[in-house]
Parts: sequence; structure tokens; C-alpha cells
Amino acid sequence: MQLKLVRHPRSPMLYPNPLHRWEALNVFNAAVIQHNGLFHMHYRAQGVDFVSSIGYAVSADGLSWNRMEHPVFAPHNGREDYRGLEDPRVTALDGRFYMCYTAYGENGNYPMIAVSDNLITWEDVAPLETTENKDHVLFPEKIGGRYAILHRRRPHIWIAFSDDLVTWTDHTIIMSPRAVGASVDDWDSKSIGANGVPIKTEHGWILFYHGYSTAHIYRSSAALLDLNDPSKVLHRPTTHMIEPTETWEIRGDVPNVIFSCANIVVGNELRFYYAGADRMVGLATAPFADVVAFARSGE
Ligand code: BMA
Repeated sequence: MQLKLVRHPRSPMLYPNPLHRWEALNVFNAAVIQHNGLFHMHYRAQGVDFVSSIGYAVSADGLSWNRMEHPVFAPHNGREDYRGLEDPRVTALDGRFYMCYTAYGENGNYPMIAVSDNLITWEDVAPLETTENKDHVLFPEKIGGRYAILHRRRPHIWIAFSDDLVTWTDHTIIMSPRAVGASVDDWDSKSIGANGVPIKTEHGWILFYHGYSTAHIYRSSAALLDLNDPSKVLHRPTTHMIEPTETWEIRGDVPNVIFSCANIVVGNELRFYYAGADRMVGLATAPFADVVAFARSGE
């Protein structure tokens, strides 16, 4: 089965703002959640110095966004993150909000977890680990009594578990890049990483993930993970659901990139928020039932 996400007519919907130094160059890789009848977006913003911080925007419909004047989360750990906070993924869990973000500093990138009760003020919990790693995202509920997280030690998608969000154990590879020739366009042949928060269905967890190819293109697709043991991949279709085709996805800060940190269900629809070419934020959709059928169709 094939499934192609359809670009929303209002897309792209979030642009860099040259009047704000901190978000003048790029706004991208946004997390989006629904809470109290509103859509809340946390996006990665880059100023002309290429340092990233996290901006916040709120919306009644998930299409028209009201942005805050200042970032809600900016580098705060000295040499560990002075080069930026990147790629937020926000999970609502047990009445609190957790942001998985990448700290970029003297030692490269490492995955951090922060917490908030109001979506505006954030406080670090702990790093998942302090070695090179990114694309981490918390599951929206505990599994087998423990917190579960996906992460990416290049080039694989890993899972890990924790009792307290501080000490993570049982690190296991769940998915790897496919060999050249094994997927359509070899779209996931070089490295892969999770997109937004996995979605629970009766058939399993839908994992949205990006693939990077030897042709340096970022595309996305979905797979299905076992409900009780998400380290088991049940189905993994060979085709991608979206690839860069529009000018703003092909040309920007980094060419040929579709990169997503948010996949949510609104009514019967999947909303796949993504960034084009690391420069602006757009939206593509599909009937959610089709996404479920697609994720169940792979081997
Ligand atoms: C990845 C991350 C993302 C970025 C993507 C494409 O490695 O750094 O932040 O969007 O590359 O440049």
C-alpha cells in the first residue's frame, strides 16, 4: 500500500521573523500538542548567529499562530548548550509536559529532557545521556510501569526505559537503516530517527520517523510498534509518505529536507507538522484511518 500526505493550502505557515534577532534566520522542527482546546507549538528558532532557542506559539485552529516575542527556552548550561537548544518534541504525560530537546555545545549534541506545568517556563530534568545522540521522544504513557523513550544513536532508532526520567536502561536498537535496494528511492538507507510522539492505536504504536538517504534527502514514513513491547516492530512499509517537492522544501538553509517533530490526530485527520529545508514550518495531512492501514501494510 502507498500513502502520500497532502500539503495543506495554508502551508507553509510559520516564517522567520527578521524583526527578532533570535528567529531572524530559520524557524523549524516544531513540536505541536493540543491542550485545553488550543494548539501549542514549540519551535526551533535560529538567529543570524545560528544559535538555536525554542520559541512558543499558540493557536485556536492549529493554522493561524500567535507567537511570543521572546524565546521560552534558550541556552542556559554554559558550554554544554551555548550553540543552541534544538528540535523540541513535547509529550503530555501524567498531567505534566516534557520537552525532549537537543543540547548543542562544546561536546557536540546530546539529548536533554525538560519539564513544564504551563508550557512556557521550562526546567531541565536530566540528560538521557551525555554522548552524541538526538531525535529522542518520550512515549505519552508509561509502558510496563516505566517511562519509555525513543532515541537515535546514529544511524539507528533505539528504545530505553526509566523509573525516574534520570537513569535510563535497557537501551535496545529497534530499527535500522535499510540496505540500498530494500526501500523505495533508498529513502532510509543512511540513517533514521523518530519524528513526533508515537500515537497509540488498538493495533499498536504508530511511529513516524525520518530517513536520510545517500542522496542527502530527508523524507518521512511510519511503522507500527507492538503496544505492550514497543521494542518490537510489527510492520514497516518500504515507501515514504512525504518527500521534498516544493521550492521551500528543496531550497532553504539545508536543501532537500522534510523534518518533523509533530504528528497529531485532530478529529479523523493526521496532522503532520514539518519543516522545509530547515527554514520554515508547514503542514501536511491524511485521513488517520489511511495512516493506520498504511502502517499495518508493511512486512
Ligand atoms: C538533523 C537535525 C535536524 C535538521 C536535519 C536536517 O541532523 O540536525 O535539526 O533539521 O538534520 O538538516
